[in-house]
Amino acid sequence: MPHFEDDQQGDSKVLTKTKTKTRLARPRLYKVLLHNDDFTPREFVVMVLQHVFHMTESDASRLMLYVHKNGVGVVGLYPFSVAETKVAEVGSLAQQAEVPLLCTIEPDEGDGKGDGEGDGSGNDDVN
Ligand code: TYC
Repeated sequence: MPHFEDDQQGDSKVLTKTKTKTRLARPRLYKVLLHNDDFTPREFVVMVLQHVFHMTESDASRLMLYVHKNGVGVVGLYPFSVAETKVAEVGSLAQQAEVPLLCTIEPDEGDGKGDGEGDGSGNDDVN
């Protein structure tokens, strides 16, 4: 906010301006991972991906096959509270259907450390 200061030498005034830059920290993102198992039916995995992650049937089928072949895959990147909710929804559907489908959360280390926090060592969680 601009404000006037008396220069103490008469009537002249000095205008000083304070610049305030607001930098918002980017929210940290978390990977939601889907894990393979030998028991959950493929169609059930596809249904869960469509229902919980709003994927199309073809994207869901592709990801399900990727996880089936590779053991684990990233479903998406979300702020923590969203990731946590999605993992809980998958867990709840799996429990109801009595299948061992597993979905977990992991911090996204590839976010360029651009959140303005930490020292860039990548060890900010280690105390
Ligand atoms: N491997 C399972 C099967 O052959 C299918 C499956 C795919 C299960 C992905 C879990 O995250 C998963 N029925």
